[in-house]
Amino acid sequence: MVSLFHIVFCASLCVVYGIDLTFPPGFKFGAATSSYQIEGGWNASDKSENIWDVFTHTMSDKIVDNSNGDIACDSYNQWQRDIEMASELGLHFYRFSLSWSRILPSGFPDRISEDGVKYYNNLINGLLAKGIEPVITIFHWDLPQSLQDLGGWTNPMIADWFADYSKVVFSLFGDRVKTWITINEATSICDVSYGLGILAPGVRSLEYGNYICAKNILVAHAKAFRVYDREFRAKFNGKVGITNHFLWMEPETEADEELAELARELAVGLYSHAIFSKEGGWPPVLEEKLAEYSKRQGYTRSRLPAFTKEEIELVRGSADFLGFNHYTSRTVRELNDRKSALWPLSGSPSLGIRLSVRPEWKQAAVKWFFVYPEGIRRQLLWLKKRYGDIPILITENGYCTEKLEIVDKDRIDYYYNYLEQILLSIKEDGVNVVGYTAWTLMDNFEWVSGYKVKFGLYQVDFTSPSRTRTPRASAKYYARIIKNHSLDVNKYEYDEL
Ligand code: GBH
Repeated sequence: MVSLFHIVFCASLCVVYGIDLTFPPGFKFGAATSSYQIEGGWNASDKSENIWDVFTHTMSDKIVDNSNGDIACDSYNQWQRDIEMASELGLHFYRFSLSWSRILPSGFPDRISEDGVKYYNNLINGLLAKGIEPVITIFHWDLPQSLQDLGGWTNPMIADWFADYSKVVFSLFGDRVKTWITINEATSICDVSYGLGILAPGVRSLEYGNYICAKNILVAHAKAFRVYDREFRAKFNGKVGITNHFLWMEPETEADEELAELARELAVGLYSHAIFSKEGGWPPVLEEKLAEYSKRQGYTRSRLPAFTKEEIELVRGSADFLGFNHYTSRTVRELNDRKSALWPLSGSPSLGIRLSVRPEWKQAAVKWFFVYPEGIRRQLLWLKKRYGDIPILITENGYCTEKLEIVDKDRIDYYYNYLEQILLSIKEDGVNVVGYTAWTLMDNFEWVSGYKVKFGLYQVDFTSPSRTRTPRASAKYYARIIKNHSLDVNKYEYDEL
């Protein structure tokens, strides 16, 4: 038995005596962006409006600096510079997303935009020419407005619309793209967009919208996966996964462990269990508690929509890998004042869960972000215990500041501390982490935080017409890590200080 004492003891000793800071052979490094956050070209050619175009144009007061992604980093025109940056960093892969309404202006496959496809072909071919693997996220939040008008992620038909769109992009790019992520962060879409109503389309439907959305996302993902399996896998031999967001839940005291486990099921299990567990379907404890609670409130059925037997089978096992986004952690205790500070999950108050943070966790430049490096290791171990040895690709991790600064020591420290925990997770806990992706290649439109908050390895000058990109110290640091395949490199080079 490996006791907690043993783990803590080893972890600190290993660090003192220097654990082996090299990454396993074959471990890959990348950086990520998403279409709406960088592309601009919001009305270029025959692209139609998506929900972020409409949200920022009609409800600009929801964005802290009233900004939008009309031009953003102008990557629609500056894509060659983006490839050059990926190459300067020495990335093994670049993760970017496709704009649904740029490729399919009606939202449906009746008409494929030539210019939209050309843009992505240029990017894919340019990356490959530099030896960088393109990793595509099919959907990163910018739903065509035409589909939102039909209910978006609350209409069960979206599972077929998404599968049709996926089929189009598999057939267009699958000869060259071997790693596919269907959907980015169901929790942000469901809890934050359709529950709390913070992100576009701003539907506030606490405890209906989020659960309906959760089910539809899982089925949509699975249908796209099965399309790849049936029609493309033999020919293209790629991999298809989903990226979830993992907010680690730490019990406030030992007595809160059971509640923390419930919070993990709500934050993580709700979007992962159906795909990655042996039995499939909803996490049993959630299914039970939500049924009970709905009944007590006088509903005739649970707020959590049931899966049919066929749906359980369709979704179960529908991933070749798990995409893992992680930034921060929360503490959990019982909620008794009906208020749950700090980015509650849509459903957490009714399950009696109060989320908070420890006072010693340093806050980053946004209200939801507190630094707790051990959280990433605990979350990874929890996933291994829960779902077994699935290959995990870390698809996002990174740090934000408000300051415009080239020498970004805090960001460097964040990357070092989180990567160290990832190494421990691989080497001490035996978690199957296959790669790491820094969020983000460059400063970009940070959703409701606009351009105020910066996550970039490269700084972007949003006042210059070509959106000039300049590497920060963290970019050079990340390049050294990649080049040496090790964390055992200088954190700061003399000439940067
Ligand atoms: C990721 O989400 C996204 O995938 C990426 O596009 C984004 O740029 C990056 O993180 C950095 O934020 O307004 O207080 O209710 C991370 C998860 C979910 C965190 C939504 C912020 C809203 C918090 N995010 N959440 S709040």
